[in-house]
Amino acid sequence: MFQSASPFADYIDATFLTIVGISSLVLLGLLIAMVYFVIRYRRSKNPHPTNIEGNIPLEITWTVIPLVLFMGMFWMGWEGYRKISIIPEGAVPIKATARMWQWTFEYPNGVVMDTLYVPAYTPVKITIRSLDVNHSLYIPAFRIKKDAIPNKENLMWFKTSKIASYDVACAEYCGLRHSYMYTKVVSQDSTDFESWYKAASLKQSKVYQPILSKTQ
Ligand SMILES: [Cu+2]
Repeated sequence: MFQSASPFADYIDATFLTIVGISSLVLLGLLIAMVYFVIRYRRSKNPHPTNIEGNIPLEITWTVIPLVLFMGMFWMGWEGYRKISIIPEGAVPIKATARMWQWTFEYPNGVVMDTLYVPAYTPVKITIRSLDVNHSLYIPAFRIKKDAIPNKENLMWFKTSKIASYDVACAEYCGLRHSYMYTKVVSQDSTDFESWYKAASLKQSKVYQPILSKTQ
């Protein structure tokens, strides 16, 4: 679960664990308080309930503590959103097109693949669109997901620091063969990536121009 494969993976995992941690502590505190009050103020000990009229310090405490916790969680979420949204200059542009039931990935010279080949250590910008219904481009190891919506382009970026391949899925149920949209993202070092790109360009009769030297 916790393999760091993109610049956001560690941050998003930390945010997730912080929120789960805070929620667990609050749950535990509430349960302990509840059990304590149930026993302490049980009917046999306290046959006549007393009405309590306000308590300013207590009210300030239970307003300020949750406010600080929630603002903290909001801030972590906002920072993560910024990391995901701000696309670095010079990222390698790739177009991802969704349709029932396949992803296709188009490179700057028109090479089209159904597996997403990317250079490692380099920012990659994906423009996502759909030809039919709503789909969603999801790369769990990178902790990113973006919807593919007809008539609208969405952007996503990532950079991976490993030579590896990871799962790509459609995360928006799009019909009977939704699961056919599983594919892979393959990250290669710059030499392997360029030689793959060159071979793919030749095979699909496209003009080859190195992607990496052009964009960096
Ligand atoms: Cu789909």
